[in-house]
Amino acid sequence: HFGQIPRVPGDPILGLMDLYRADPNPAKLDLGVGVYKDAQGLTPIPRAVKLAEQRLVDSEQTKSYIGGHGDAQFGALLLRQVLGSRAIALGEQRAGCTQAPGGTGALRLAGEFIAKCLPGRSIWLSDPTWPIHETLFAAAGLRVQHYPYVGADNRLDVDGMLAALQQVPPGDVVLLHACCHNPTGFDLNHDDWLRVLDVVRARELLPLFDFAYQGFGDGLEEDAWAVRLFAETLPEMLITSSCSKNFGLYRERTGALIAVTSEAQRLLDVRSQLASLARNLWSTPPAHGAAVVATILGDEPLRQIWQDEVERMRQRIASLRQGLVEALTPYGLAERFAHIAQQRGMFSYTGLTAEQVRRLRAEDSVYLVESGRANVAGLDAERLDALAKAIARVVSN
Ligand code: PLP
Ligand code: TYF
Repeated sequence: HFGQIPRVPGDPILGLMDLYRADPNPAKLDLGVGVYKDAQGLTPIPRAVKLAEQRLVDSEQTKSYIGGHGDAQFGALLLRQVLGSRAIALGEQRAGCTQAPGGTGALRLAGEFIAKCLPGRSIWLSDPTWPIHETLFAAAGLRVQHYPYVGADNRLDVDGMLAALQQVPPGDVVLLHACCHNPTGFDLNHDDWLRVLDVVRARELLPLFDFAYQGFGDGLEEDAWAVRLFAETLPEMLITSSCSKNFGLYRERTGALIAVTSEAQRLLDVRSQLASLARNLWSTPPAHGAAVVATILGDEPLRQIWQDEVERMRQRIASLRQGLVEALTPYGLAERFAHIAQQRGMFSYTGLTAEQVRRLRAEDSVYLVESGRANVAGLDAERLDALAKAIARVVSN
């Protein structure tokens, strides 16, 4: 049976976590895997989540299965969180939410849906993108293609992106990072988004927004700007939403696939397919994380506590970005690394080479992904000078 099975390498990003754990250096710094960390270097459970969980322990009546689309209250509240409470598509019953195990589950469901219901369509990913996008859509049977996004000069290439999208065959699917691009941290501005919208509309492409970091860029509402613009302009689109980061629910596997259709009747057809596809993947989704999110979003005081917590996480990241550039200034590197303060979300493509990343790890116990991606949330505000010194050393020789 199992004698001929080749071994495959593990996930390089998650592998960094093991390397970091095994490093005895007390001054080690983990800028690898994309989880939020506070000033103590911990990934805490938000207070709003704890309070919601306490309520659920007392009020939950059953652990029987939830339906194929998941927790209906979660779905209704998440739709408002993502599309806005005044969204036209919601008023016209043209938007639906199917709960999935995390943003990853939602992406896989989207991939299966495209493969089955829109056969022959390629999916176009930014170059670079989150590595799991590459393997996940291929595993779902889709042809994966790329549009330029950030070039070798470590700058956003909007013109290259638009020129490539102009050549995409009508009907194909374009994956767009709604905000806080992973891995680069480079986001489109409002003008850029309007230009992308024009091409997507003119070429009749189907947008699939990956929305994994709502609240980590410019704010919960601000980060939804592009998603809402597209939803108000285009008849049809897909969105995957993850509650892993902004609710701190990583291991509870909480997310959803949102479908917007041109008519209410079509939504019912699409949702019948999504429930059928989900049945073959995970049957029904895990309930706990969605119940927590529904409890928080459905209760004004809890929602306020949560919004404040997301805002504090966002501000910590923004101030670390600023702080690192300031720490690099005495080394004459402020200009070279100015992009760190302009990027958004947890990640920064620093521009450090794989060789420089390896040196930082070997000589300073600083862990980045070899692409040069740093998780800014992993920085320690008290030790930015030491890090700047190490960076200055590896870039100078
Ligand atoms: N999409 C992107 C861009 C991500 O960075 C992540 C991160 O983990 C995900 C999706 C999936 O998140 P989840 O943990 O909810 O599956
Ligand atoms: O990019 C990251 O670091 C996060 C976390 O297989 C992650 O998105 C990384 C790899 C992976 C799953 C999640």
